[in-house]
Amino acid sequence: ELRYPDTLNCGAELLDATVERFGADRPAFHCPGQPIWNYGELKATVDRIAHVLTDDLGLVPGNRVLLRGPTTPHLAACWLAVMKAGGVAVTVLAQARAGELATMCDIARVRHALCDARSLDDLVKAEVPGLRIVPFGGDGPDDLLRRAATKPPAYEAVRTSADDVALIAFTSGTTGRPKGCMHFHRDVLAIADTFSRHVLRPTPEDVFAGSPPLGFTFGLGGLVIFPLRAGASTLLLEQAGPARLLAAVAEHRVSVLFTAPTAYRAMLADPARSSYDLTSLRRCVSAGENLPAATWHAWHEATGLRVINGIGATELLHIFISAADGAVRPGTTGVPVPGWQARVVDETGSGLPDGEPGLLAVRGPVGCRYLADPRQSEYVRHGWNITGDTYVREPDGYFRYVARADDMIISAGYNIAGPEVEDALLRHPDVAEAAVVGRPDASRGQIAVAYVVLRAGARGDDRGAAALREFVKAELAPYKCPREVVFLDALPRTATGKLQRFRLRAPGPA
Ligand code: 3SK
Repeated sequence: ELRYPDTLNCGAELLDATVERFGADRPAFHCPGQPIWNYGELKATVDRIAHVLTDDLGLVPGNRVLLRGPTTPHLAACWLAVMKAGGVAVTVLAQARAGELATMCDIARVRHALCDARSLDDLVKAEVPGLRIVPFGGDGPDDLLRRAATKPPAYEAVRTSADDVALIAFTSGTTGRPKGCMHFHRDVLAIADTFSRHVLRPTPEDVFAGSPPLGFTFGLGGLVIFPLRAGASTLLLEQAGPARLLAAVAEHRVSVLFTAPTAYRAMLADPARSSYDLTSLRRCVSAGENLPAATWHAWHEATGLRVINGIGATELLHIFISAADGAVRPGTTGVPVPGWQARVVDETGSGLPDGEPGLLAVRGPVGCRYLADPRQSEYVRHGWNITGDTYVREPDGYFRYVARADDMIISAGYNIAGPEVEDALLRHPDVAEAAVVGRPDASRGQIAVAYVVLRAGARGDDRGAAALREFVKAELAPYKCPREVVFLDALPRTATGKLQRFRLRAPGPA
């Protein structure tokens, strides 16, 4: 069982305690085109930013601070500074558009935003009442880093309690309205002290890298929390597509890689792959969507490495079922991470026999706490977190993924709520009806396909489809844009008018 002191600040634990344990001279952050940041430099930057937050911006413990920008050392430093100052970091994906940002700021009652100067447009457009936006990395007179440079390089972390909220991470619901998941200071350390400590087992010599952004807890854990807890270093990449990852692994001697199955498949298919030296890799983590056995075997054959599959959730912060090394069984997700329990249950919460598919139920050191959202009681039932995935527990105790139990489309590791995309499509003047469902896809796991009924006189051809896709991209983060638009005369419905999604999911819809 994990035990933490009542007074606990995860920022101080990840940074100050690590500096004390391993020394200030060890590398912390690598970033292409920049000198390496060592732990001493990182701590000074974080502490200076924390001074700006409290001394200049009037941040008091518990205030919510939106963090927005591409994956950079300064974004990570801002996150640590918010932790040390006792604020609550509200992490969002860099692709979030104005309307989405406005909703999240409203739900989380965000007071301040620290925003990469290159990502200001949509945040400004969101017109959040009372929001103080402070850019960083630009050349304005009020730039956060310019202010920070005038501050002392030491800051004593606020004495937060282990159960104070440290971050709010957003996840899309099937209804499309995002849910803010609150996590405590102790939760941040718990994911490092369970999955990372027992499955990854990092050393201070490790160099972490990967594709998930810091606005996704998969990335925040894998690229900031885990390396810092271990005194290791991390390569922070703004562009982390599969080709870039391959080059970065070779160039920076990356040893621990975090990405999604789609990226493993794309790296395998990259004709330049064999020209890169990937021998520094010792850990390859896959999560965000199901890892098929074929992808596992192909990566193993190409690199000799046994991918560590895992299932995580924003609600539970990080990975709770996984396996490494000789314990890996390709085609399964693995077994509960030490500290976690898992079972397969029916709709009433009763346990199902091994081999029978049902709802995955888990519990452990981190729990789901939606911010003011009635869907809390759907996710947490009888003390168990019901993740929305259908799983089978094999007789040997391994958990095998079957499908999503709800309408969420998981495409290349991104969660896309069909109804949210439908809402966007329905805002287009040509669209009479829309239904968005997931279709299995060899490369991305699933793709979002939009079935659209047009208004009379509108173009039901390729140009019409392209126009609708452009429209959605302007309304929502581009990863939510349907990859295919199919025009129908009518959507399949029951006699009472309910949409029959299952008929759209099957190939060749009526
Ligand atoms: O949502 C997920 O799939 C996930 C996976 C790993 C770690 C964290 C998350 C949210």
